[in-house]
Amino acid sequence: MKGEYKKLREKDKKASDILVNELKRQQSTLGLIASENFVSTNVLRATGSVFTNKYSEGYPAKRYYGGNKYVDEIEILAQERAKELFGAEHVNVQPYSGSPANLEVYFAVLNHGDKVLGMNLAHGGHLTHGHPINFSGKTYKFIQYGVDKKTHLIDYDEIRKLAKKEKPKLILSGATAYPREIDFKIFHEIAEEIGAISMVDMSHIAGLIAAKVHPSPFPFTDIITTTTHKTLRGPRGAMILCKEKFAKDIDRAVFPGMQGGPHNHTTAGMTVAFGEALKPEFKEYAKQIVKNCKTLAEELTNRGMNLVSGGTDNHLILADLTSLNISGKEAESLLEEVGIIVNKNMVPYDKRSPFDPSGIRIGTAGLTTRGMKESEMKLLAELMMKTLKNKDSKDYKLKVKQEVKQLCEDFPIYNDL
Ligand code: DSN
Repeated sequence: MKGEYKKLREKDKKASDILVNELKRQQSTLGLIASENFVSTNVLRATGSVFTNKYSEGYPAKRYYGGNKYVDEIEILAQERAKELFGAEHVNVQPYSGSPANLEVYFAVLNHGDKVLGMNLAHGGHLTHGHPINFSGKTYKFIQYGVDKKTHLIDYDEIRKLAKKEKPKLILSGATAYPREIDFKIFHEIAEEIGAISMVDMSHIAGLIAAKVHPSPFPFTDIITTTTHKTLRGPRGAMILCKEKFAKDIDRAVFPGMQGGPHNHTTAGMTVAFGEALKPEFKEYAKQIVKNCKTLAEELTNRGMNLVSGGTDNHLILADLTSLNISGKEAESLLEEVGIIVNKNMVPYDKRSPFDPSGIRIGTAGLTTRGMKESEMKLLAELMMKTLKNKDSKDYKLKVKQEVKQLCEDFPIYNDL
């Protein structure tokens, strides 16, 4: 342990040990969770800053507490950078995370019981896109769409038919486990045809959109939500971007509608992360995420892994492990044993349960941050398949573990902490 956590250790060894253990875990494993990333030390600094001390209900120049000169400055800078990054008319950077952001949009533009079209979680959507056990599904009448049974792609003609039949007030697109490009333009056109509001949850691919590596839902989409901690590589938080005509309703829904004081330390972290994302290097980074993902997909396929939709266009891969005779849960834990971190995931039309589904989800944003490129993806595919195909061999596990350790040492993170 270097300087950063020494002072904490002197005062609180128990908490410090846990914190340092997590740091070491992140440094010594290959993190492939598609919704995670590694922020820069500067983003960590801003997120762990004195802004955590301040209450600031309201918006810049309209606060309910004194002492907000610098909170206003940081929030305005976050807003300006977010708008520049995405070409948005209005942004609210206060949502605590992605789920509240989505609920705040519904609260802003829907009434209880209104109809919404959203993607089924089991096909790659999200809990807040209308799952029956979620507040969204309980409060509004969600009609869920999925992917085509054969191609595993979104069928835009089917969605158009569904929209015309059901006439929802809002059409939501965006996903957490869809490996292909999403045509937000068609979604918006369908919404326009039936007089609905178009909404995109771009959380997973926000970094790719900012870098113009994935087609943008701007400027045509009415309302867009995103978390800031996935491919965008910022702190754990979220924002809502929208056309000016929705600005007042969105702002009111966030505060005082749903939330109290904004997390100003998160806003500070976002500001720094957006500054990084505006730099040319970020474009190169985002391009490399996709190159790495495509290479990993190809190499896994060559070694016998079956990928949903046959490949990827973005930062994630969804693998169906049925033909390898292994479940998602078993694969997740076997891979974790050797230091490769993925999550079990449902695949479309899965016959198994969400607790032990047929697939795993694999993302390349984090390892790309560590500097890995195509050749490391080839090695990674080999290590993953060796682990899954030789699940009873201790020798294999030991060998793979050593290779994972070496890769982590060759591509270090947070050496300055
Ligand atoms: N938990 C996030 C993900 O993994 O995609 C979505 O909220």
